[in-house]
Amino acid sequence: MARQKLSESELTAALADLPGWEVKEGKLHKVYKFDSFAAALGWMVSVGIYADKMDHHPEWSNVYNRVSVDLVTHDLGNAISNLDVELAQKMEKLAGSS
Ligand code: H2B
Repeated sequence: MARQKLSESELTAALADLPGWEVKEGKLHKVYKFDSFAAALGWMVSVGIYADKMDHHPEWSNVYNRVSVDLVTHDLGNAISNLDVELAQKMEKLAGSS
Protein backbone atom coordinates (compact mmCIF):
# COMPACT_ATOMS: atom_id res chain seq x y z
CA MET A 1 0.00 0.00 0.00
CA ALA A 2 1.25 3.50 -0.82
CA ARG A 3 2.42 5.69 2.03
CA GLN A 4 0.40 8.87 2.36
CA LYS A 5 0.79 11.65 4.90
CA LEU A 6 -2.37 12.04 6.99
CA SER A 7 -4.14 15.38 7.29
CA GLU A 8 -4.84 16.78 10.78
CA SER A 9 -8.47 15.64 10.57
CA GLU A 10 -7.55 12.15 9.36
CA LEU A 11 -5.09 11.87 12.24
CA THR A 12 -7.66 13.05 14.80
CA ALA A 13 -10.19 10.52 13.47
CA ALA A 14 -7.62 7.71 13.61
CA LEU A 15 -6.62 8.55 17.20
CA ALA A 16 -10.25 8.30 18.30
CA ASP A 17 -10.06 4.54 17.60
CA LEU A 18 -6.61 4.02 19.11
CA PRO A 19 -6.90 4.03 22.91
CA GLY A 20 -3.75 5.15 24.71
CA TRP A 21 -2.13 6.51 21.56
CA GLU A 22 -1.10 10.15 21.22
CA VAL A 23 1.05 12.30 18.99
CA LYS A 24 4.29 12.94 20.87
CA GLU A 25 7.16 14.86 19.31
CA GLY A 26 5.58 14.37 15.89
CA LYS A 27 5.25 10.60 16.20
CA LEU A 28 2.40 8.23 16.98
CA HIS A 29 3.27 7.12 20.51
CA LYS A 30 2.13 4.56 23.08
CA VAL A 31 3.70 2.67 25.96
CA TYR A 32 2.38 -0.89 26.26
CA LYS A 33 2.59 -2.76 29.56
CA PHE A 34 2.36 -6.54 29.55
CA ASP A 35 2.12 -9.15 32.31
CA SER A 36 5.69 -10.32 31.85
CA PHE A 37 8.84 -9.92 29.79
CA ALA A 38 7.89 -13.05 27.83
CA ALA A 39 4.51 -11.54 26.91
CA ALA A 40 6.15 -8.28 25.82
CA LEU A 41 8.74 -10.09 23.75
CA GLY A 42 6.17 -12.41 22.16
CA TRP A 43 4.08 -9.41 21.14
CA MET A 44 7.14 -7.71 19.67
CA VAL A 45 7.95 -10.77 17.58
CA SER A 46 4.37 -10.99 16.26
CA VAL A 47 4.30 -7.26 15.49
CA GLY A 48 7.77 -7.42 13.97
CA ILE A 49 6.81 -10.16 11.52
CA TYR A 50 3.76 -8.16 10.42
CA ALA A 51 5.74 -4.91 10.21
CA ASP A 52 8.42 -6.49 8.08
CA LYS A 53 5.80 -7.94 5.71
CA MET A 54 4.29 -4.48 5.26
CA ASP A 55 7.79 -2.99 4.96
CA HIS A 56 7.01 -0.49 7.68
CA HIS A 57 9.09 -0.63 10.83
CA PRO A 58 8.47 0.72 14.33
CA GLU A 59 10.83 2.68 16.51
CA TRP A 60 10.51 0.95 19.86
CA SER A 61 12.30 -0.03 23.03
CA ASN A 62 11.64 -2.67 25.66
CA VAL A 63 12.37 -2.67 29.37
CA TYR A 64 11.10 -5.81 31.15
CA ASN A 65 7.32 -5.84 30.56
CA ARG A 66 7.04 -2.43 28.89
CA VAL A 67 7.39 -1.51 25.24
CA SER A 68 7.57 2.13 24.22
CA VAL A 69 6.51 2.62 20.60
CA ASP A 70 6.95 5.53 18.20
CA LEU A 71 5.56 5.32 14.69
CA VAL A 72 6.53 7.69 11.90
CA THR A 73 7.23 7.41 8.20
CA HIS A 74 10.83 8.15 7.35
CA ASP A 75 10.20 8.09 3.59
CA LEU A 76 7.77 11.02 3.98
CA GLY A 77 10.21 13.21 5.91
CA ASN A 78 9.05 11.82 9.27
CA ALA A 79 5.35 12.52 8.72
CA ILE A 80 2.65 10.31 10.24
CA SER A 81 1.07 8.23 7.48
CA ASN A 82 -1.68 5.70 6.82
CA LEU A 83 0.91 2.95 7.37
CA ASP A 84 1.66 4.22 10.89
CA VAL A 85 -2.04 4.04 11.70
CA GLU A 86 -2.33 0.58 10.13
CA LEU A 87 0.59 -0.66 12.21
CA ALA A 88 -0.83 0.89 15.39
CA GLN A 89 -4.16 -0.84 14.72
CA LYS A 90 -2.38 -4.18 14.28
CA MET A 91 -0.44 -3.61 17.53
CA GLU A 92 -3.74 -3.04 19.34
CA LYS A 93 -5.23 -6.24 17.91
CA LEU A 94 -2.18 -8.30 18.82
CA ALA A 95 -2.15 -6.82 22.34
CA GLY A 96 -5.77 -7.82 22.74
CA SER A 97 -6.85 -4.21 23.24
CA SER A 98 -9.37 -4.18 20.38
N1 H2B B 1 9.61 2.13 8.11
C1 H2B B 1 9.16 3.30 8.51
N2 H2B B 1 8.68 3.47 9.75
N3 H2B B 1 9.14 4.34 7.68
C2 H2B B 1 9.59 4.25 6.42
O1 H2B B 1 9.55 5.25 5.69
C3 H2B B 1 10.08 3.01 5.98
C4 H2B B 1 10.10 1.93 6.89
N4 H2B B 1 10.50 2.82 4.76
N5 H2B B 1 10.62 0.74 6.52
C5 H2B B 1 10.84 1.55 4.22
C6 H2B B 1 11.31 0.57 5.28
C7 H2B B 1 11.87 1.76 3.12
O2 H2B B 1 13.11 2.18 3.66
C8 H2B B 1 12.07 0.54 2.26
C9 H2B B 1 13.16 0.76 1.23
O3 H2B B 1 10.86 0.25 1.60
